[in-house]
Amino acid sequence: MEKRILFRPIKCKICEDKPVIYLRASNLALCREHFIERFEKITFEIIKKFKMFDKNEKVLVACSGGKDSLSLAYILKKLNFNIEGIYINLGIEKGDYSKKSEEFVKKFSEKFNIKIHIYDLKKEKGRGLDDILKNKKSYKPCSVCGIVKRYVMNKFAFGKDFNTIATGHNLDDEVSRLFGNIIFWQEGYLIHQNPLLERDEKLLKKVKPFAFFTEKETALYAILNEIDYIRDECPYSKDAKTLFYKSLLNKVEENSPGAKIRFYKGFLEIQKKYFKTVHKKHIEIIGEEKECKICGMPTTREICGFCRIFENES
Ligand code: Q46
Ligand code: ZN
Ligand code: ZN
Repeated sequence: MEKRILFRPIKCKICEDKPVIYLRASNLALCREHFIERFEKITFEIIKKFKMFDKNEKVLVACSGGKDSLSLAYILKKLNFNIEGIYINLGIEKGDYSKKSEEFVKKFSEKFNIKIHIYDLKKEKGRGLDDILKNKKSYKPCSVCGIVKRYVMNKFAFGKDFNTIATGHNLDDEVSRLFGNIIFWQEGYLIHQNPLLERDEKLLKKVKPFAFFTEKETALYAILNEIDYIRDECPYSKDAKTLFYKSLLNKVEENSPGAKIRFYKGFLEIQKKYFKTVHKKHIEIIGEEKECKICGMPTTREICGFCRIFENES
């Protein structure tokens, strides 16, 4: 096989200083100052372009203790948006994962003076993720975790003065999810995969301002701004298909720089074309929304996913 020789620029394209990153997809080497400047400028432009939120709106940032979410809270505060965070302690005990991530969040909150609410699943509902999974072997950890996180965030923000929930999903998260949804043709999920999901009555608006940055960029932004984040992987992540898809897509990217961003942007264009009436289409595929008989939140079944988990009904 022919060996590729990669020539990395040794100077920042803008000021000729020493670069901290080489963005192969755009053939761009940048120094610390210009990387941060570009990162913040793009974040602001994405927020504006997708009409995610403005400075009059209160935004709840989902903070997990990882590089993406903490960088997002940091940057939104720096850009003068009105934000507060929420951390959900899921009760993952292996490797003290939840405890450690909570500590990172608390330290971050103090260091940068950002208010972060703590929701402890075990304290609030009597069972954490570990307990739920122990009792029900058929549950997939990340699916249950996703239901819990989405529900808790929405319920927390709903009824308060928040209008929007922001998450730190990056390009690698988005393309791996997209890839998974495409190979299994999950039409219902494809309709919903967008950096902006408008408010739908009791479901708050959801936005992903980092959806066009790679994992490498968000990590570097965190490091350059001295944001300490949890480096440990969630103990359940090794079972997640997402990691496998991420490594596959990284191989594609290696061979064809820019493939990931083209894949994602191309999808968003196609989505616009084919799924113009997203809500109508959603009802056709997923079913009409009702109110959960237990908690009153939206669901397509009698009882919502969250209440089913805690009522132990399958
Ligand atoms: S926390 Fe939850 Fe992730 Fe752990 S169980 Fe899966 S989804 S991997 S972001
Ligand atoms: Zn520079
Ligand atoms: Zn419910």
